Amino acid sequence: MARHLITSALPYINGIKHLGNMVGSMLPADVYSRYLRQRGHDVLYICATDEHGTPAELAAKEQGLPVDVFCAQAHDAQKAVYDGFDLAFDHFGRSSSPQNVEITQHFARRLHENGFIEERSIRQVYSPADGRFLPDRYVEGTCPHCGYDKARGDQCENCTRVLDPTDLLDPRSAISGSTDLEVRETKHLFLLQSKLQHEVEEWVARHEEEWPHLAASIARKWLTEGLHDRSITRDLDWGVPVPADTWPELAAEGKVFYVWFDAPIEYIAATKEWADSAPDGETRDWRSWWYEADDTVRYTEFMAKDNVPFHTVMFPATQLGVREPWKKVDYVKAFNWLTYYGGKFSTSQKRGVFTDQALDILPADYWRYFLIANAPESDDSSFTWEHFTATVNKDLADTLGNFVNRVLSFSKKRFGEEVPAGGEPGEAETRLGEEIASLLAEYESQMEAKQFRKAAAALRALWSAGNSYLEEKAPWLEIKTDKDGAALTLRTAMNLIRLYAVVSEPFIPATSAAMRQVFSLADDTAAWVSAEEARALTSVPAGTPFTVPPVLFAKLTDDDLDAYKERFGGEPESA
Ligand code: B3M
Ligand code: ZN
Repeated sequence: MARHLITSALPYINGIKHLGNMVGSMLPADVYSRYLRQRGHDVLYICATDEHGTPAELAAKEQGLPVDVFCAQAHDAQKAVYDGFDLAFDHFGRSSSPQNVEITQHFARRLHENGFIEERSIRQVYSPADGRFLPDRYVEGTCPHCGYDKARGDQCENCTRVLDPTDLLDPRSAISGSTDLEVRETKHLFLLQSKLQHEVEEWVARHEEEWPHLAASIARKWLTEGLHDRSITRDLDWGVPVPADTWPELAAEGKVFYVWFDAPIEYIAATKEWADSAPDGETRDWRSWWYEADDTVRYTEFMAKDNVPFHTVMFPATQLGVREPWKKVDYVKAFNWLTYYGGKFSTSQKRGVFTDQALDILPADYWRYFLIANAPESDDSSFTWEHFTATVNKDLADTLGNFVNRVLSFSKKRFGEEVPAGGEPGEAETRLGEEIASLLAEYESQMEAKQFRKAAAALRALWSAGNSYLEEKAPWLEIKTDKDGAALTLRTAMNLIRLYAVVSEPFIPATSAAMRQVFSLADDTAAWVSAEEARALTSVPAGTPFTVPPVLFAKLTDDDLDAYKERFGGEPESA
């Protein structure tokens, strides 16, 4: 069995994320992790808050809190939302951890010993009004590539290009708004990525064939443009300090590493946090996942497309330059954008639906299913309340929820609170079994291929097959002439419910647990359903006690739809 190391891009600490962030990283990573665990694999799913850099300092400032206090609170707030979404991380760490300081400094020292770090004097934006250098997001202005007028000094949100603050046209301070900016000399560490270009190219060439097109094409584009040496330190108060043993002068000036230098290293450090936080009596070996990891470790990363260059090119360059056997990514699952009515979801501009608001409205499973079924996999996809409510009503309330309740209520009414006995499976059951087995195989292969929309479609088809069977057999009519036949139909349908409970878990874990509790089975430990079981549909035998659960998914009304649109706005930003 493979050991699966899974990470999703580390959410910035600066605020609660919107649904677009969720669907492009953490949620699919969780669905995939859950699936692999159910299939018996050894899975380690690691995530963390990305706490350093200008976004953290700016958000803390806005709230009038010291940045460490802000980060501790914001970490807990994000973690609470992710718990609400039922994200089953093995560890959700913090990039400001001592473990990350230790490993980041180690990486820097090794890169230096290997000749990949150089000290250079550079010209940086300085704001006399603010009395400080303005790195990254502390400067805003117009993107020189696409003309977007709210581009930040580190990256243009509109065209995704990575920028340097001095690239911006009409720059202004993000702190004071001052346009009275000057450029001053200061010393920084540079990572000599240009020296690693060749090695990174070779490494990408060995992997890109297996990567999805989106990830491979972005990596290629970056390599073609050429890897430039990049400054990896900043003049900030908050960050991983430059180690004084190696760079005493810069350390004395209080320089810290750039957030994108330490953030990917936190994938490793968070694994160490996980190990260090093991309960008494349990030993957790973080190194076996990351250092000299053998071929059984398979590493999959999940992220939105703007993060791809950092994960396919820059972080691998860092790892290669360290000259130590650190595990590198095997598969990069990248996502396009989820839009809000065709416009941008934006944390900074507070547009769209935020993850905490989503949970205020409806339980996690509604969102989990909808988002994954419409994940922006091969293209951008648009969130609209009309689409959301229609999908919930059709797929979750009707196709799945109503099936479950109808079957169980009817059986209880006519046969009592045990799975009814009687009847012998016939031609309809054989056909159904074949169909279910083949849809299950389809579902499994799409999950293995990390094709989440297609996996959701296969799951929906499994639910639909139950409805078609029920319509065809019509036990409510059957019972009038053939009681045994009706019992067989209901028993078979109950076996479908049990199968749905098991295989729907990656998408809708809470509902799956509720469906599982319907039946009091002597042995309820099955993690998955085999092809034979899917074909036979007899795992839940006659005589098994059951209960009728409360309605699994509420139907959303036109009033609900109007209320959502009213609260969140149903139109994109100015068209
Ligand atoms: N925090 C950017 C983002 O949230 C960044 C990802 C870090 S992954 C190491 O989109
Ligand atoms: Zn741009």
